[in-house]
Amino acid sequence: MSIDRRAFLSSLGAGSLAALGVGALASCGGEPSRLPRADGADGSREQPTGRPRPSPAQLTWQRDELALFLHFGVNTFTDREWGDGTETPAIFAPEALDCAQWTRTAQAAGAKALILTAKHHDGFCLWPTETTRHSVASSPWRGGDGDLVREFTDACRVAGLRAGLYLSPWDRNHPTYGDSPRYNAVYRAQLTELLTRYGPIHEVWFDGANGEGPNGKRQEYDWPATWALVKQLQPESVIFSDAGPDVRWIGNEIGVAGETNWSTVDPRIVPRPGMEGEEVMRSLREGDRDGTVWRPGETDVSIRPGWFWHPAEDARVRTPENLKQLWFTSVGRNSKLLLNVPPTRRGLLHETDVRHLAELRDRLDACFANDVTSGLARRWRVQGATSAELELTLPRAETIRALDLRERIEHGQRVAAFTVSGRVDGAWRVLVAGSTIGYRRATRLDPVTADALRLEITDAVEPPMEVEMRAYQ
Ligand code: FUL
Repeated sequence: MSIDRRAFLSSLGAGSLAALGVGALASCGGEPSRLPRADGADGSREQPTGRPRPSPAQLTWQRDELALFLHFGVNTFTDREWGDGTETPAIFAPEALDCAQWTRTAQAAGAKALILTAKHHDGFCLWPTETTRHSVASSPWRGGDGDLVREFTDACRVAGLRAGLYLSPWDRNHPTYGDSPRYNAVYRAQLTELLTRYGPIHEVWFDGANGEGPNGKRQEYDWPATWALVKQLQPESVIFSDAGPDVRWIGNEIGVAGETNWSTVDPRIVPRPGMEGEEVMRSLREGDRDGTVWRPGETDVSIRPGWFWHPAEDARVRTPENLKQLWFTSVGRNSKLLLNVPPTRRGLLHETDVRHLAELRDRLDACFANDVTSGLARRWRVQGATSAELELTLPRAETIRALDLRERIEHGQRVAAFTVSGRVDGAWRVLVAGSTIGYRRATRLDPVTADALRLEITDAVEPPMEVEMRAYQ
C-alpha cells in the first residue's frame, strides 16, 4: 500500500526522470545554509574552531527525540496513498475528530511534537485557504466551517506540545501547478496562511516527492524563496527537507539512521530536495565528518505499512518491540524519530496504534530505569588532541543490558571513533565499538556482567569534550 518515493523514482528510467520534473527540481539552485536567521544562530555560522554548532531551534528539535507524524486527508476516505486531485471534498467527513485524543496519545508515547499533513499531494487543504476551493471549506465536516489546522495547533498548545506542518509542494489539484511562477506564488500564499494564522509552528516539513509521469506537469520550485519566507514568518522554526536547511531527511523511510551519523553535512552534496544518487543517499544517511553546516538527520517511518490509514492494515501495526527497535536505530543513532500514526476515517487514532505507542514508552522507560553508574565519580582524561578516556568502577558487578552515550552537542559533534569495554571476571572485553556519538548513542547489549566500564575515544574532529556514559541493567 505504501508508495516510497525513492522506490517510485528508481522504478523509472533515467529518461523518464527528466520527464518527471526531477530535472526541473534540479534547476532550483541557491545556498540554503546562507539564509539569514533572525536569531543570528544559523547552523552554518562560522565558529572560532571553524566547525558548525546547532542553533537553539535545532537543539530544541533534537532534544524532543520523538515526534508523531499524522497523515490525514482525502486519502483516508479513498483508501489510497497518493490521491490524484480529483477527489471531491464531500468525502472528507470525520465524524468523531478529536485532536485532543491525538495529543493524549503523543504524551503517553513521550512524544514532544506532532506534524500534520496540512496538504498532501492530492492538493486538498485541511484549512480554509483563500488559494483554492479544494479544502475543508467545501466539505460537510463542521458544516463547512471546519479548520483542522486550527484544531490541531490549538490542541498541541493546550497539551504543551510543539506543532509542525507538512505542505506538499507537489499538488495534483491546483490548476496553476506546472505553471511555475504562478504556482510558486500560490504555494507561498498557502505557507503564509499556515505560518501567520496559527501561532508558533516549530517545524515546516517539505517533502521531495514529485510523481508526475511522462507527459506530466513540470514545476520548477523556488526553494530559496520558500525557505526565506519560512525564516521571515517563523524565525524560531526548523525547516525539514532533503536539503534542510535546518534538518535533513535521513534517506530512507524504514526507520534506520546510519551507524555513522554526523549532524554536520557538506551542503554541496544535497543542495536541493529530490536528488538521487549513491553519494546523495550516503550523505543523507551518515552526514559528513567535515561538513560545514549543522543539519541533523530526521528519521520518518510509519507505524503501519502505509502513511495513511487503511482498514486492511489494522492488523499490521508495528509491535511495541519493533517500535523500540526503531527508537534505537534512530534516536539511539543521533537522529530524531518522526513516527507516523495515521488517524482513521472517524478522525481518531486507532486503538491498536494508541496501545502500542503507550507500550513503547513503557518499554523505553523500563530500559533506562536502572542506571548502574548513577552517583559514581567521573574522571574524564584527555589524552591527546583527538583522544580521551573515562573509566567507571562499579561498587559491585552488575548485569548490563543497555549503554547510553551523549556528547554535549551545543559544543558541536566531535567524536569520530570510540570503544566501550567492560571488565568481566577480571578481563576487559569490548562491548561496543563505533564511530559517531552525537546527541545520543544508545545501544542494546546481550546481557553482560561487569564491575567496571571504560570508554575510549580514539578519534575526534576537535578535542573531545566530556562524554556522558550511562549503563543500564
Ligand atoms: C513521501 C510521500 O510521497 C509519502 O506519501 C509520505 O507523505 C512521506 C512522508 O513522504 O515523500
